[in-house]
Amino acid sequence: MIIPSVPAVFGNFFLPIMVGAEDVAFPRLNLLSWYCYITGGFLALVSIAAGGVDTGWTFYVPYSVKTGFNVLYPMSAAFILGWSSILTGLNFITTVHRLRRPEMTWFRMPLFVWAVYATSWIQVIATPVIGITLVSVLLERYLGIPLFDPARGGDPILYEHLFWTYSHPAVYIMILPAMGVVSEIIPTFSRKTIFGYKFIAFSSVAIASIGSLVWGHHMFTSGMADFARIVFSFLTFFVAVPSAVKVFNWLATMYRGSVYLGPPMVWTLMFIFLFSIGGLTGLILGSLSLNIHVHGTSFVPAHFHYTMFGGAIVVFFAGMHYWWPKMFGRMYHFGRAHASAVLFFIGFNLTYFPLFLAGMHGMPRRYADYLPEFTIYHRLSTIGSWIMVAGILLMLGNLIAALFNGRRAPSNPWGGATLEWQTPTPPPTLNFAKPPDLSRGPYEYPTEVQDA
Ligand SMILES: [Cu+2]
Repeated sequence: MIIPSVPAVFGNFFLPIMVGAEDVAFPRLNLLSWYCYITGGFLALVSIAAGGVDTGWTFYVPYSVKTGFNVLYPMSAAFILGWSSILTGLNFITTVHRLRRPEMTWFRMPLFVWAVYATSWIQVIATPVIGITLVSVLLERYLGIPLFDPARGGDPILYEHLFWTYSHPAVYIMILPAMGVVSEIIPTFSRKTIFGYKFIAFSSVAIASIGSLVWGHHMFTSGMADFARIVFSFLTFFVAVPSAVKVFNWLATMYRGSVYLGPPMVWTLMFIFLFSIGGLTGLILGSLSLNIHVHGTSFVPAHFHYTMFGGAIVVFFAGMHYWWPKMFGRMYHFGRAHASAVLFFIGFNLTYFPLFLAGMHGMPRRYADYLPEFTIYHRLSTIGSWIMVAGILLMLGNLIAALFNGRRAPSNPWGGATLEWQTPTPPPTLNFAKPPDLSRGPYEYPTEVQDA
């Protein structure tokens, strides 16, 4: 859900426009990634129809080798989806290197482009690891090759290492492009140049590199040398530094800016709040001793949802409100957009915050049943989920209604300074009607705000 939404959708639509290109470097390869995505997604749905799987999304061995459920469909689905990710990453890297307008030097690139560029490297380097890992499980399961079975010389912990070597960086594939979107929305809605451009650009690269070295924090209770656990714990703390650099730079951008609370900005501020809770509880999980206390409890899914849902998906919503007028040429209703954001915010916190508390008190994750003292947390969470879904439905309804009866959107409704605001709305097939003007930087204000 997340990898295709922020990096793939916004990346495909806006990365070429933002560097002044007519399309990505390899349009046919791009189509192939799309077919891989549809095929993999379809196969994942087929696996549900074929009885589902009982391994969870991690496919841990030895259970995934032994279970009577059909793991072939979901594992092949993930394998094919991985190709989609790798090929798109390759395409974006080449586009950034080869198709930028000559005037657009590295440090004149919009920060969204920096973020997607850093993400693309993770996609190309880390995704093959999960591909090989999934194939290894299938080899053991169907051909009896003992890679993970300790009785025959294999090692199940090896599986966990391989799995998390991809699956931790995967969360940065999800959050980095989202942070890039935030770095676009905040200066536009503060009418002020971004604070610390180079720090934000390099922090994307730093997150991508350091984030590839922290996977062991998923395995603090799996059986690992103490020294290794301390190193993984330290590195996990360390990756918080570039993330915090971004947050402080965003706040500094807003400081003394002329902040306009249009719907994209409201969703973005919500992101900063929710993602900060996600990030700070990540530090609790990164510290070795506390992790052992809350490992495998609902504290972990609570943290994860604050970062991924409150982080990446909330930014997807922010980005939809930011770029919807550009993509479809229609303006949505602001009052309903704000109402949906408020509903979502209340519902979100009511859904996930109680899970932190339940987890601290020992509620295990992945359990359908629980002791009576945990009832209150689950009940609050359930009610919260209804409110949250109501907010999402209102938001989607509002955006879709805009396609039919929204006012016509001008080409630059927010006064953005990046190149997508120079193209007609919606952009023509090869992105630009006339060559874009690159004489001003991506965050040079003031710009002209056009009324609908
Ligand atoms: Cu992780």
